[in-house]
Amino acid sequence: MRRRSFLALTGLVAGLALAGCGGADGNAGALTFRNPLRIPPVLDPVPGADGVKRYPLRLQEGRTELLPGKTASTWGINGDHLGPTLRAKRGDRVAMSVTNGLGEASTLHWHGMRLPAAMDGGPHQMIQPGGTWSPEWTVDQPAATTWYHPHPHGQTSRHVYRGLAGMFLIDDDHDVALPRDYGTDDIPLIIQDRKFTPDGRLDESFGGTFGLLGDQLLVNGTYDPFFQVTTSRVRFRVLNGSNAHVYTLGFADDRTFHVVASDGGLLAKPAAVQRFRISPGERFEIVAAFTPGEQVLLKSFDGDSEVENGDYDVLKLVAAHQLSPSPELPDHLAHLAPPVEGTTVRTFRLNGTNINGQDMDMSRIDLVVPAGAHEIWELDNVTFSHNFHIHEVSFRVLDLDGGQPPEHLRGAKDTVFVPGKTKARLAVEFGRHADPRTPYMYHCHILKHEDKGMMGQFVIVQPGTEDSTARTLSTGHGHH
Ligand SMILES: [Cu+2]
Repeated sequence: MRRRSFLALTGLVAGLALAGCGGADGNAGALTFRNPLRIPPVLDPVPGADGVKRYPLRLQEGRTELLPGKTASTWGINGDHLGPTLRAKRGDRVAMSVTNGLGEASTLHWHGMRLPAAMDGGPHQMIQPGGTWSPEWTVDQPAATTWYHPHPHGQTSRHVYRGLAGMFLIDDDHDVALPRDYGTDDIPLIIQDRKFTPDGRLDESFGGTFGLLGDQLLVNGTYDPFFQVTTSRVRFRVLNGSNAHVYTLGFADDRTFHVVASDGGLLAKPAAVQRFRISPGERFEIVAAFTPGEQVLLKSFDGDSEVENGDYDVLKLVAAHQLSPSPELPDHLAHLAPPVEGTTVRTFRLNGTNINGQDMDMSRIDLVVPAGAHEIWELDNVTFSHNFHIHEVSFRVLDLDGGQPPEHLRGAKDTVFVPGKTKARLAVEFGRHADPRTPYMYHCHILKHEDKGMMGQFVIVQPGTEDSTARTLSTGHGHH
């Protein structure tokens, strides 16, 4: 009996070795790239007489053919699955009207947006079924690729996984010669892993340390996708919209391409890479060059953390036989001031799925931060892989496990991957929207961990009022 299971195990290990990947997952070689990449439509705001741009959004249930010939129950914003691309310019006054057409309460969080806490769409801004939430703010940050998704306490995994996510692009007047024709040479790529039941429905088994790690990928909700390249360079705005999966992206022929922006906007200059890693919630903009008539795969390569096992084909790029010329990649993209290293140093011990020994408590203010502060946040991850997202802020990664981050991680960010048993040091710049009674969140963006309470709350207050700020909230939502 014991010998037989040993043999079975040996056979299994040999099988895995033949499959050629560290884990059992991965779709490499299995796709035929028959579906044109879906490009999420841009939602044109309704201009008000007051100059305010209004965006009507509705969370709704739908049915979508994710796998060919099979129908899945999905959720979407203004549609059956995913949401439209929102677009605004620095200085715009924007007004969202978010109606909840679902059968349960949810929220909509503007991930990467610098705004007042009451407009943030975190777990304190619940929208009941049938209700409408109408946040309004002035966009005041550099051009960036941000996104939006629900953030209901304990339920974020399921709501995002069913399809509630979309991009929110911010433009500004800073003129830089990058491809910018949305849908032609400026392409959103929302990469999400999914697991399907045999009849093509979404498998929602979120068990396991990291929740669900799917064995199939959707890009902008498209299964088995290709994109027709018509220009000599293409800018891809890559968002990892997965619950837990981390991707190491690159091309099948290992060509060099350039990262031009991270979460918070443009890098100082293009960073040449052959691969880059992207964890849930992160965004990187890349520019890749193509030659006429070529075909090449964008892939995700096996990695050494628990959340990136397997080789995946992500998207096939099919270049036309004649390509329109694109601007040369600029040497310089943006002026980035050196990171300001504040004198307040806070440490966050990531252990299991808690932060500094505590689970999230909706009624507890963990940190009080003066408006406009610069602080050093030190992340010490003592167990398995996490990533770390801070609402509202812009941070710079000072070091990763004691070393300087690679060039493409030296720009403005709001989310960072912290592999198991590593550290990260961040220089965090906080905003100026003081509100002592409404917290912002910081949390692990592996959604199972977030749902389990790997989250804390901070408020931004008028400088000098930190000590008199109440550390408890009567939320009505009760304890986690
Ligand atoms: Cu985590």
